[in-house]
Amino acid sequence: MFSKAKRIKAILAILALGFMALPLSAQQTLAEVKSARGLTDADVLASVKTFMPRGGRDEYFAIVGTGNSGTMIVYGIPSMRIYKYVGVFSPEPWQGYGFDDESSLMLKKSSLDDRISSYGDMRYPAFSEKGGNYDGHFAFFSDGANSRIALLGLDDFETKQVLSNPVLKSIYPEAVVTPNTEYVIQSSQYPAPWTANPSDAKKSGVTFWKFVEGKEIHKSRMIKEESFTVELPAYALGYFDAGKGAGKGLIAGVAKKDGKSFVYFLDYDKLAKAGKTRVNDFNAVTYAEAQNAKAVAFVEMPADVKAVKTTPDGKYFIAVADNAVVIDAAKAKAAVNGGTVALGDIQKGTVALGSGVVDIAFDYRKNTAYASAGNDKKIVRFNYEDLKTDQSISLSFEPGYLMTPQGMSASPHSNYLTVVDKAGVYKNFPNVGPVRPSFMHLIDISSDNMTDIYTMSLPQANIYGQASVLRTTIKPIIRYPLGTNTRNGDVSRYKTVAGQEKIEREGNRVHVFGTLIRSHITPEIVRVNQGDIVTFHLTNLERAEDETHGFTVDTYGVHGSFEPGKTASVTFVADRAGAFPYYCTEFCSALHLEMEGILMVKPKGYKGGDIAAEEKLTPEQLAGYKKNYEDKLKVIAQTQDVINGVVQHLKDNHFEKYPYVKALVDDAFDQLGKGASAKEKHEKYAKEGKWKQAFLWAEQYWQYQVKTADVGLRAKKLLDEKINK
Ligand SMILES: [Cu+2]
Repeated sequence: MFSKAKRIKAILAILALGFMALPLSAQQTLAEVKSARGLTDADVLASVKTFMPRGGRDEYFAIVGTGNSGTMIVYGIPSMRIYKYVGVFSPEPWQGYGFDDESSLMLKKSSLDDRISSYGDMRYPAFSEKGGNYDGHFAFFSDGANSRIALLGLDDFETKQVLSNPVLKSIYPEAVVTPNTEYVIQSSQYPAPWTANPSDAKKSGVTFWKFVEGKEIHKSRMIKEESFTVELPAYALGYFDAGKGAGKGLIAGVAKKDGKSFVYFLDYDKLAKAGKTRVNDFNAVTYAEAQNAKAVAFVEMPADVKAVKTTPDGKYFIAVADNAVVIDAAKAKAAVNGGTVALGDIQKGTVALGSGVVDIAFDYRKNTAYASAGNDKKIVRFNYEDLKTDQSISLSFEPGYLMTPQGMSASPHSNYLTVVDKAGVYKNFPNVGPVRPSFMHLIDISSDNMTDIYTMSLPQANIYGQASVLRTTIKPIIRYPLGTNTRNGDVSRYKTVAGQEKIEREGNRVHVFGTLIRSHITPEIVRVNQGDIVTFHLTNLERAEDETHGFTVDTYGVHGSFEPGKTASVTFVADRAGAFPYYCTEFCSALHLEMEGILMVKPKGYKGGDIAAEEKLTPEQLAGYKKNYEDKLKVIAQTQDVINGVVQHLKDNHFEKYPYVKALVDDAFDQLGKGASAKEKHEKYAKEGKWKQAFLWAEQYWQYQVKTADVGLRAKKLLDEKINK
């Protein structure tokens, strides 16, 4: 990668820095920057290819399983910026995943014996498909370590369902879907007995989870009762894929035993009709029955096969070894006979790819694929119809797993190829200690002159497989309908609207129905007895974009994340006496610090009256709040003047004639209307001399005013544009 001349130049630049007096000379022009940093034209060209200008959007979304972390990474191509880590198999505190009641219940129920599995082993994802193409609705992952499968909704990039596989004890960490997402498929990795008796025979198997898409994304689920596992002999199973086109109805995968390598085929239409038995309360097809139904076949391979992948048109399955073995899908489908099939009967031919081949990926160019030859440090482009290699690129590292955007669908769509680099740290990343991130390179494959243009680091991840889709195929929402339980999409029965906040008690069970909105948590004080079981049911009332609030109770290990419109609950036993502040953990506005309250836990056996019924403020503090309140009233009056001016202007210019402007004005008054109860409260507290509460509620009223003024000004601007046009 680095030419000798460039290296020398870089070394000279570093030495020069050592002797130069600071500050460095200005770097305002491209030439100055290039010179100061020792960059070549090729470096600049590569950086321009991945640079994302302001307002620009990545062309593709990529999703990656983090391996042991049990989370999904979402990043963009070509910028290679990481957008999000999404909790899937592991609790993830930022999103409250595995912390709020709704998601912890889902995770708990997904594990054997209801224990929360706190990590996962998730690698190769699948996107949902229609006719073999990505529809952008769902993603699926398997958890190799804890025998689970997960469904994510891509409308909000959240995990919606996690199920435990009742039959398979070790899972190959890959999920695959059939071309219309009729099934989500996972296979075993290491053979194990299916029973609780360790001396029973070991078995392998493949589970077909029946998937039913509802009218709405959040009503779609894998249906356990309609799913089944097919038994296979005790082989170690590896990477597999579902057929398309001529191979539709088949899955093809890698199987190994006693040093021999096989490709296995399963015909799932035949398996669906085959006789079932029950294993661990789950539908199963025995191997004998699968053979009987002519739904399975094994093909012995001449070399060690790493993966089997379906070509985008479905015409072939390609078994990945140092020689790509191209298998005719139509012939394979016809040959599945319940026994063994000779490779010669279904093989089209082979292509020699190099040494240490790990993976292949498909391109939008006809019959074109890429192979990573690890030992050769090369990516090879080849044509699987002509059985010929084409161009190749030499790399500075040993290439591993490959991905092209939409390359696993019927419509590959890109001039980019990503390559996993397990040792990238030695090249251009600093040492961050013995445990290092995973690295991935972006290769520009738009021409015959393929170029390595970017290296990204992926922390908290052990990267193997990934998948990528056109960004515009996914249509994420901005906010939830008010009161949404985001795990099932229903309106939560704990939804609370402004003014309806309350605390309910039944014996030692306390339910707090609260709301979150800039800049207040209501209620501000909650009093319970030591040992009470307390649940905060909180609703984020915000309608603004990206106004998430968090919630924690000091030292109780409680956390939740509340995106606009979401309702979630956090439950804990208030077993420690004392006063515990609760507050918003997300920086949500300049008045974020005002989002606080206090949980008072009365000690067991406490004989006194109601503890700390009122916070004891010193006279100085009280005077401070009084002054704050009076200052705030002045600001409120000024803000009201602005609103009045805007309203007059709007009225004078007949805003009601312009529907879009009118909609904004209605929204503005809606905001102000919501503030009415805050106004009542600050006036009431001021009358009672409770200056702290008076100030906080005045602050809250002003927040509504600011929102009103903001919308009003936008309406005014729009109206002026219309009039002056
Ligand atoms: Cu907040």
